[in-house]
Amino acid sequence: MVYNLKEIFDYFDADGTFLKGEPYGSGHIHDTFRIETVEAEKDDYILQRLNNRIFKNIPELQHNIERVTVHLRNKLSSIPGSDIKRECLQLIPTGEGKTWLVDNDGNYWRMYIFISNHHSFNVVDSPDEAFEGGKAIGRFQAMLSDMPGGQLFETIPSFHDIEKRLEAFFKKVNENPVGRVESVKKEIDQISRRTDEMKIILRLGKEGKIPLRITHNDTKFNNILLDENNKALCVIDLDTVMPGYIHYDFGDAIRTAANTTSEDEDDLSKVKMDISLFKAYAEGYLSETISTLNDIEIEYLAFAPKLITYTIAVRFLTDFIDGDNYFKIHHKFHNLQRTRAQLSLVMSMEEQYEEMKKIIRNLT
Ligand code: ADP
Ligand code: GN1
Ligand code: MG
Repeated sequence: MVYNLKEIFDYFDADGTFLKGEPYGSGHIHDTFRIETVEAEKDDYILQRLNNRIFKNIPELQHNIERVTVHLRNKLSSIPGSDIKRECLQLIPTGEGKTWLVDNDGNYWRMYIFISNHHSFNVVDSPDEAFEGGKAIGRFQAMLSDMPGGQLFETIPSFHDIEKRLEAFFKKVNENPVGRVESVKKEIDQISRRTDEMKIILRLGKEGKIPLRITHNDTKFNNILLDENNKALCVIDLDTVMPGYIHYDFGDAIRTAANTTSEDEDDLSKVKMDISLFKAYAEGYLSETISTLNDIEIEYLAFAPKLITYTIAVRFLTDFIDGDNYFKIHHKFHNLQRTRAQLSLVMSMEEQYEEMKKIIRNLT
């Protein structure tokens, strides 16, 4: 689809003149464009066509992001030396004062200042980067822990609820809408064998042993920007910030930060969890959060990466069986390739589980 990006850009109250817009980043949900401005000294922007099939209530979604970013900016303003424009997403309102726009074709758009000179990683190269990512998420959770104004809107209900995700998965397996089930029997079996153990975090929540907190819920490493020196800079992609268990954020970050290769690696022999990256991320994360977590939350941190990697595998395979209606794909078997890579990663985590538990014990 070709959009008139200049016309859309001009509806927003930006400082600077549109020069050009190009697709940007590797997110799986929205259509994201980087807008460059004519004036060298003025900001560039990120313009996004929002996926309103997935996020069904864009005004409430945007209201969440306004609340979260206002709160983060207030916090940052009391920290000497902070670079507020780069450490927190900044929404640009339209001329009418709203933080989103609906175009004549019914597309929803929003715009942020482009965070300059950042580094973004799909695969993490070193323990130092993993440590910084852990610090960024820990600090993010800590800063949001006292956000006023009541609960955030649940932008995608039951987002990480593995019981509901499995129900949806087995329903699709039974329906077999596009005839792909026969070809994925092995993966269905790998998922089926692990269903019971994956429900433990939900159970601990229901028993009141771990609290719901404000969590990010999509802490894949490319949603954490590092600065030019690879120090923690900014947590982006705030669409799913809402109540959750801290295990969801810890688990999703390890799924991506400690994987030795990309999320959709075709050569499964390369897919491994690197224990030194796990340790470094955990160190960074706990350096910001240890005083606020309860003993049970800490005890189950090592379990979290298995749960979230498994959950994402279930979601990729559900989408493959359904005919690819949710995640953006770049070829016909992309969701299956992603599923296989994520299941391999779960197995690598299972092999190293005792070591992961030991590392968390030693850090706390
Ligand atoms: P998706 O939900 O599709 O992943 P994101 O909001 O994460 O969408 O944006 C996609 C990508 O665009 C990010 O991974 C990042 O590379 C880039 N991006 C998003 N917002 C900004 C920003 N304010 N500054 C710089 N890059 C950004
Ligand atoms: C999506 O938006 P993005 O690309 O950062 C997805 C996450 C998955 C991830 C898998 C709203 O994240 O839940 O973990 O893909 N986001 C949504 O790569 O579903
Ligand atoms: Mg993203």
